[in-house]
Order: sequence, then structure tokens, then C-alpha cells
Amino acid sequence: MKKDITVSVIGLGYIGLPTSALIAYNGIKVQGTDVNNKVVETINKGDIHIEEPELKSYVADAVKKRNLEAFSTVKPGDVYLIVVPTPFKGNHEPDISFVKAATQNILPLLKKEDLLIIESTSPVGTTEKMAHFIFEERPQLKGEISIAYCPERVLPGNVMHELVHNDRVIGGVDDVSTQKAADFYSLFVKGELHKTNARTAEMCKLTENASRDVQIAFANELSLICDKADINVWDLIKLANKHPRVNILQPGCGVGGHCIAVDPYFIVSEYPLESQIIGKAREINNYKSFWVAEKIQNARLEFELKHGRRPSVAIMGLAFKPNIDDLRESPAKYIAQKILQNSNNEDIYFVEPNIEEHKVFKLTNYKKAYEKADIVAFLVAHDEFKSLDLVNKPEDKVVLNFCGIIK
Ligand code: SAJ
Repeated sequence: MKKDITVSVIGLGYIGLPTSALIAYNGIKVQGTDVNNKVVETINKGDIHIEEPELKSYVADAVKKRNLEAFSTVKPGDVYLIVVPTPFKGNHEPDISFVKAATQNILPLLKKEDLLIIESTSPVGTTEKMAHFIFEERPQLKGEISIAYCPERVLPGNVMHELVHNDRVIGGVDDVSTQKAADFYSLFVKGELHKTNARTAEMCKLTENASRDVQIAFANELSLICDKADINVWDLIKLANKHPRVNILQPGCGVGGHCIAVDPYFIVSEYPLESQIIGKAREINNYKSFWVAEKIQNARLEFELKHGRRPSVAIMGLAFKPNIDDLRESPAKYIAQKILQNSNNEDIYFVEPNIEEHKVFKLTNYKKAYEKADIVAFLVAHDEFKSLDLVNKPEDKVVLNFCGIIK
């Protein structure tokens, strides 16, 4: 495939914008679309609306070179990339209405030889459904355009590197589509391109995140068992991982973010009878957050019984994982909310070193919170917390380690 094509990207969020910037960086013209006018304006100024290392310089450079421009309506292209969210509705049913709307907007623009790729995490069969919809509306395009699915797999915080170097799984609705999509990604991806069909590629994305969820659930289940059995779960896992074929992940205060805590439901809702472990893992990881909140509550009661006064509490970390500023779907935030609800004017110090302020939680510096609080609950293993002297703490201070901060 030649580079003198125009790529039309629908959705300029956490994945769409970095992908657009990377394609543009490779000298390919990109016209991006977003429903949010503020996002469009920000990007056209060469600026960004999300936190991601290196992204800003890529966007600024691409906009300056006029390789990247943002719009509010979909522009015609030779390749269309759909990178919109797929949230869930009701009882954890995937909601593909954004993918459908994007396909609908592209529909009148499609011409012979075009390539349409869906990157949004989607339930199995979505790409075929969109192909069916397109060919029903415009039957003359059958056999004339290519349609494929290629999931993103990048880790927030390392997106610009992983977009280039991660392997990609590419599945078309037919072999020609698969090959054409692979040719397209070879223009800017250095990782290996693995070709398959659309359904397998869709399931592959869901499998990757469900697999991690199940593995974390195993670690979280161990942490509950160890709590009862009076065993240090961190030591246990470290020792078990000395076995050459064992690799247990870390327990925490639950699983958050917008991928791992969401994608497994896309499998469970379609295949409820078969997805026993996947469904149970979701339950265990959700329960872990509830359990942590209960543990903190119990520690407060115990303290009050022992000392005859209500203790002050420090909630250490609100983000969904260490060293990021992202609070969406965060188990730590859920726990903080529960603690706040059950408070009677006593001091609660909320700590999140990666953000300046929060509209619900009044933030306190981590050193001050640690010093002042009677009970210190570590929810997220941020690097800053590792500098605290947890060994020589005052005798009365209760430290609750939910994230392995003290190994
Ligand atoms: N977590 C644990 N214990 C662990 C590892 C993680 O409790 O040992 C928790 C984290 O604290 C966090 C949650 O799991 O709350 C998810 O964090 P993560 O770092 O595992 O993953 P995400 O959500 O940031 O990114 C994942 C990645 N998927 C996999 O690793 C299989 C990423 O590659 C995907 O692109 C991304 O989901 C996505 O967009 O789907």
C-alpha cells in the first residue's frame, strides 16, 4: 500500500488520537473526527485533551506539518478507522451503538477500493454485522471494499511505544480484506502482523483482557484465603513464583480501568453458560473492593473500641492503578466513596499524588496524611508511597496494606 492515501479516523480519544498522530507522523494524511467540539479545537491547535507521555509532541508536529486535522463530521478517506468506545448498558450487555453510528456516517462516503477497519473492542460478530449493514444499504459495494477488525492492545502510559512495537492481530471479513488491512498497518507498525478472520480477532481482544482478569482474580482470591489463614500473601506469591511454571499476578483492591473490568462481560453476556470462570473472576474482583472497604470499616471500629475515640483515616491512592492520574472505573475511588459515606465528621485524608485536585475528595499530601492518620490504608502502590518509612511507624498507627506496598 502506498502512503499517498487519506485515513479518516472516527473517534479521537485515548486510542484514536495516538493512532492518528502516529499515522500522520509516518507522512500519511489523517482527517480525524470527534463528536466533542472542544476536542476538535484542542487538536487543531496542536494540543491534546488526554494525559499520555510523548503524545503532545507527536500531535503538535503532525498538525504543524498539516498531516493531521480534526473535524466534527466524518471526512472522506481511502481508509476508515473506527476507534469509538463500546460501553455496556443494562445488565453488562455490550453497547455497540457508537460503532453502528460511525459505520452509518461512513456509509455514504464509501467508494470502490476503500478499506474500513474497526479497532473498538467489540463483541464477537460485530464486524460481520457492520459488513452486512453496509452491503444491505449499498449492495453495489459487495466485493469492491475491504472490511476488517484489528484490536488495539496498548497500555495507557506507554501508548506511543506500544502502538509501534506491539504485535497486531488482524481479521478481515474475507482474505482480501485481511491482507489489505495488514498492508495498511505495515505502514506504521513494527511489531508482527498476525492474520486471521474477523471473529477470531474480536475474540482475541476479549480473551486477552479476560485472561488477565481471571489471573488477577486468582491472586485476589488467594489474598482473601491468606487473610483468614494468617499468611502474608505477598511472600506466598513471591515464593510460589519461584517455580519455573508458576507466574501469579498481584492482588490489589479490585480491578479497574475501562478495559479489563469491562471486556470480560462482552464474553459472559453472549455465552453465559460457557463462561463460568470468566464470570466468576469478575465477581471475585468486584467483591475484593467491597471486602477492602469492609476491612477499613472494621479497623475503624476496632480502633474506637481500643482507644475510646474515632480514628482519623488516610486513604492512600485513588487512581485505578499505580503511577497514573486516571480515576475512571477505579476500585480505590469506589472504596474512598464508601469510607466517606460512613463518616461522622472525623478526619479522613484522601491522597492521590498524581492529581492536583478532585471535586469530591479534598486531597492531602501523602506525607502529611501518613503522619496524621491513625489508620493508613494503602490502596494503590504509587511510587511516592514507597519512600515513606513504614517500618519505624508509631506503635498505635494501623497500616493496612492492600496493594503490596510493604512486601
Ligand atoms: N491489577 C492487579 N494486579 C495485577 C495487575 C493489575 O490488581 O497484578 C489491576 C490494576 O491495578 C488495574 C487493573 O488490574 O486496576 C487493570 O490494569 P492493567 O495494568 O492490568 O491493564 P490496563 O487496563 O491498563 O490495560 C489493559 C491491557 N491488557 C492486558 O494487559 C491484557 C492493555 O494491553 C490493553 O490494551 C488495555 O487493557 C485495553 O485497552 O484493553
